[in-house]
Amino acid sequence: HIAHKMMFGFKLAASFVALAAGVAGYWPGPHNSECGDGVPTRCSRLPLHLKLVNQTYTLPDPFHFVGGQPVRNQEDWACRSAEIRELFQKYELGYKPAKPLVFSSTFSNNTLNIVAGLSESKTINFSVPITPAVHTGSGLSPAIIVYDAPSIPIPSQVATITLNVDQIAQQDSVASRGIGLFYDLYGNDTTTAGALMAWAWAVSRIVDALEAHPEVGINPAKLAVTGCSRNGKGAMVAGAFDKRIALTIPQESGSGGDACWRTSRDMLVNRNLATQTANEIVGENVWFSESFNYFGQDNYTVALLPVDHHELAGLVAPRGLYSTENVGFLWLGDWSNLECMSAANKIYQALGAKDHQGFSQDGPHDHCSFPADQDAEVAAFFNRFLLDEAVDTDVFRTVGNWTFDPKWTPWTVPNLA
Ligand code: MCU
Repeated sequence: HIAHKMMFGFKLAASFVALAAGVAGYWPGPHNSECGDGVPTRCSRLPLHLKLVNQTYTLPDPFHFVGGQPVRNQEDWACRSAEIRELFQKYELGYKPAKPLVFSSTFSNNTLNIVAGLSESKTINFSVPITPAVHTGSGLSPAIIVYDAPSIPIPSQVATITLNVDQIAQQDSVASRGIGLFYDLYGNDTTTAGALMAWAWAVSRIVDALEAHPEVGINPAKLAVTGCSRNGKGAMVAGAFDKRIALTIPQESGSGGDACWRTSRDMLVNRNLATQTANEIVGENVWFSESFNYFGQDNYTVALLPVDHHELAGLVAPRGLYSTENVGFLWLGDWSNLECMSAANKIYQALGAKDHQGFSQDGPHDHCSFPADQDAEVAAFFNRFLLDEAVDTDVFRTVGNWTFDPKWTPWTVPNLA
């Protein structure tokens, strides 16, 4: 607590120094201090009034700060990725609250019960059932946090933790905004978080609880998260906003997940391919923050968004990320997925971790049914990132007849490794 106070004091002092130096308009927060993802104090802050730049046919450059300075090394990337997290929270997803002051958990009958509160009299509780690993060696087993129900093959050495996402934040329609336990706690008028961020908050609380309960038998350093479709969008956000997640597996997440808003917009506007854009999505459901409505008001304003989803995937880097797509549904983003995840891979490349990100576009097949030819791929990611096996995870493929168009990424990829 004292350290926190001191840090706050330091930040305050630092911002006065900045003001005195004539750098007006910089703010000391808010930011997310989640598990090492907090903004290092040496990083400069976002300008209070960021000038949004119109960028329609290129994706925002992950390797330059909003102020124009280049990202040259790991330290710079720590600051730039904190800036990207801030931008996503401010403009698209809403803010993820840190671990609340009142927090406790218990474990019984294969269920983890979590109590989170802002004060002793204002708490919520939710429970997550755990299916233990079938083949446990000695010691703790890895686990995967599954949104609602698994639709990928999970190795028998991996436990399954199920999160009922609707209970945390409902996702029926735009009328769902503010409904669910997360909003009971944080107030549906005061929190900016959309459903994807509310679920990500719940994932972080599950990790907190696992860290506190070794008797559950799960190794909190070997956790994955997955979900399909809308829940796949959520899995990507959870992985991007908690560095404790070792492996992120968004399945057929489409627009709002693997797809970049700009590349999906290009599909619809210029190629007349019916796909889901920001404009459609903000009118369909409450996955994003209300701040994102501005960017989805038509099929043009999204060009002002200072980030795009190659950077959301890039926030997972260099941790494991394996995403699947399905060409059976143009709606998912189709070639937009490939464009966007190829752009994301440049961030993995910069960090010297090219093959920590896998992308596999298969189909056509039923939405959220896992095709057999992806079995070995997903198994490799589990083996490498949860089971510590030295296996090859070099997976980047599409059955579609399209290739990545480098016009989207006119930026130079630095060596940050
Ligand atoms: C691909 O994920 C979503 C899609 O974004 C929505 O527009 C649609 O209504 O639902 C999909 C989904 O979650 O399917 C299960």
